[in-house]
Amino acid sequence: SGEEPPSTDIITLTRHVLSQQFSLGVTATGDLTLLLTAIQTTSKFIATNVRRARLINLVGLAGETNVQGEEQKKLDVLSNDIMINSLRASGKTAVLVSEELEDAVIIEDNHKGNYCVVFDPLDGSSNIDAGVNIGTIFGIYRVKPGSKGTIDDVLRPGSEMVAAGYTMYGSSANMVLTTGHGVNGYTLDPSLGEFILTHPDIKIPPRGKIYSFNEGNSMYFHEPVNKYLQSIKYPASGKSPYSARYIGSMVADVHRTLLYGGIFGYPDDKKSKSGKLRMLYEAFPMAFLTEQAGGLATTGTKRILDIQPTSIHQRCPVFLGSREDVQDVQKFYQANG
Ligand code: AHM
Ligand code: MG
Repeated sequence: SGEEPPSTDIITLTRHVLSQQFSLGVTATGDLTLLLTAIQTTSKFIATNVRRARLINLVGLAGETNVQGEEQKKLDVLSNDIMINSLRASGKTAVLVSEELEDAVIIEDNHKGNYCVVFDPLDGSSNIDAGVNIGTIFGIYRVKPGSKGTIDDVLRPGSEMVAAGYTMYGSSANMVLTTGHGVNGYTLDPSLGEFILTHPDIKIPPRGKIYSFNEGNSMYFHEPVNKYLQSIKYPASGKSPYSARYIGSMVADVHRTLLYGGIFGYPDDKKSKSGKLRMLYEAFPMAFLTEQAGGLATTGTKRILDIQPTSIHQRCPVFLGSREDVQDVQKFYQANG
């Protein structure tokens, strides 16, 4: 007896996306695959730097100088820069929107492609110093027919996205992706430098046992939210109350919700009139993934993916997760209306 030889038939992310396109019979140009390759590269770069952050002084504030007297970039600045640079260099993008940049980036003609990418390069960055999971979130639109790439190509409902996903930087780097045909999860094999299919066809359980809200904001929450929370903490006799899990890092909280079920919520409240999360590059991609995994994503009263955004950094309330859990929240909003 000895060690099993390694598999010679590994399913990488690129192979998997290509095979999905073959099986759908789409005559793909390969453009989306190349764009996703660029995104994979940025995720590998960010994963490596998140891991090294403590050692090479990337934590803390931008503008600090290291021992060599060089300016150090904060991890989120670094993550933004790598994404802008590689998305532009891919030649497949026309418009980029980043949480880190006030204005959209319109790609110049000699690099222009057909896709628009909206992203939060490093979400949950308040968690970096504590070593908690953080992530990159992205959504992809195709430019409108005839458009050369303007802000109108990204001011569109999330239902028009052609792909969305996130990479979570934790004990391993995990990319979770949808191209509109279900959701798949891939784990970075650092020795190969490839994302390998590890979580095929992720489906959210129809009902979960976990709720994930920043309940410290309860005094600001509107009545339907507080009533809902009350209902899962003090259920009808015989039923068990839900467990609370809140990391405060959307990628990590949504990742757990996709895998285990339950509900994640960041509602609007008396203080934050539209909630906190950004519609384009936080709510839309996560709503798209959730629906593709069989769950629901709502503001409480409206399907998130149906909202027409009016500005690139606009915020929106979010409740997403297991279908029945999200329906329960909706009932409290209906009862209130
Ligand atoms: P950020 O983009 O400034 O990192 O904020 C977004 C993060 C999300 O990851 C997370 O869901 C949320 O903020 C947590 O907010 P709070 O600390 O108010 O609970
Ligand atoms: Mg963010």
